[in-house]
Amino acid sequence: MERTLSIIKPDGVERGLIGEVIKRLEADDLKIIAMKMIHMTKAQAEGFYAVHKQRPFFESLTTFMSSGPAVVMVLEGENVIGRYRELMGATNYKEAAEGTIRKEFATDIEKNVVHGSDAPQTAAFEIAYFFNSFEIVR
Ligand code: IDP
Ligand code: MG
Repeated sequence: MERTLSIIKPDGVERGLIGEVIKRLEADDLKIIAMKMIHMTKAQAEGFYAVHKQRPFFESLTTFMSSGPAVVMVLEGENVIGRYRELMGATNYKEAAEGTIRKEFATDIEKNVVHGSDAPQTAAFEIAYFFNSFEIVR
């Protein structure tokens, strides 16, 4: 069993896509074991994306991620990290496969609606960044 962190980013919440994303998770049998709405401060977004600190898009990305409410979830299942990344599609929506969340809904390489962890180690860091053990229900 694997766990991953999912975020419906501020653009997804603003555009009314919470239900659309959750519908797709459930349709693909990705089990939600924690969920809440948050509004990250700039500092919290910077800590979350610390791995991208040197990237040219870091400033813009962390401003965007702290610009409004987001929904954070923990998903659990076999190979859930890869399965959820498949549902999301490529980072750049222009390169994302047909039928993926980003292909259908992203408007920009940055405003791409959803986040998903990319490996077990990053998933562990990202889940612990937003959830304590009492908030994870299983
Ligand atoms: P991922 O979200 O698919 O794992 P990462 O490379 O980890 O992609 O990048 C984190 C986030 O940073 C992306 O989801 C996107 O919002 C933003 N981002 C990535 N590359 C660029 C870029 O070239 N320009 C602007 N924003 C970017
Ligand atoms: Mg990433």
